[in-house]
Amino acid sequence: MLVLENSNTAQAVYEKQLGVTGAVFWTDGLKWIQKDGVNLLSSSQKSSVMLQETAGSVEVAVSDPTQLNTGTVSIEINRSAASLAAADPGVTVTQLSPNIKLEVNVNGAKGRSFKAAFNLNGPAEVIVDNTEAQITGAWTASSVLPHYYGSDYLYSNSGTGADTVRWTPVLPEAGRYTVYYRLPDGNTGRSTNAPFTVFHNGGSTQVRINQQTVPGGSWLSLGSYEFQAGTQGYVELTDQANGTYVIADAVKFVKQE
Ligand SMILES: [Ca+2]
Repeated sequence: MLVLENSNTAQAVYEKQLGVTGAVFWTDGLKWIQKDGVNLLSSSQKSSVMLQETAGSVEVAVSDPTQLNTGTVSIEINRSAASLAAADPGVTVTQLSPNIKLEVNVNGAKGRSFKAAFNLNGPAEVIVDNTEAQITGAWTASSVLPHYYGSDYLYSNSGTGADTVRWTPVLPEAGRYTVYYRLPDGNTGRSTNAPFTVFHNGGSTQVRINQQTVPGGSWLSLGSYEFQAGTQGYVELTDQANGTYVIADAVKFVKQE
């Protein structure tokens, strides 16, 4: 454990094996934490920040331990990202390069942690979890079965198609993307023909999925399709399926190189 700073304005440590930096900013006003004599991380307000760096990604979690800030905390990371992988509601990424910049709306957050993940290089990748998806009808959140993505997943009774979940990514550029879905490990109550429909350039493609499988935390492919940049494309799942339950977790779009 390396102490990066221990002053009355900030305390920060770096754990090399995990690539994790933990910092607490004690004062309002722009403050940088340095590592090896170079700026690493800054905050505009009192905050607590966890930063994890791997070869290909940066993940950051920001909270307001005072629970008193009513506006946004501006965080800057002295790293350049190729794309945003995922961000919690309340996080606005304002810049990816040359430095990563994000704004975290902590108003009313009561100390809750806000997370964002960035890809440093390689193909653009966007994850949309069920918590960010557009929900219609009766879906219930659960975290009983293992290997879901994020904080939970949704289930609905199999029905007529009135209950839907729509995952809409913000794609950074036009091109061909492979679309993946994620499910927690399955059981025999689940549908074996859950209809995922991918809406892409020039049409839509429905893929029926056996949700009784045990993915073990893997992402599973729905195929590769052409998309415009922005929010025109999406994936929709409905409850028009056999079995007792249809499950909705996360969807991921990975750009083909
Ligand atoms: Ca999820």
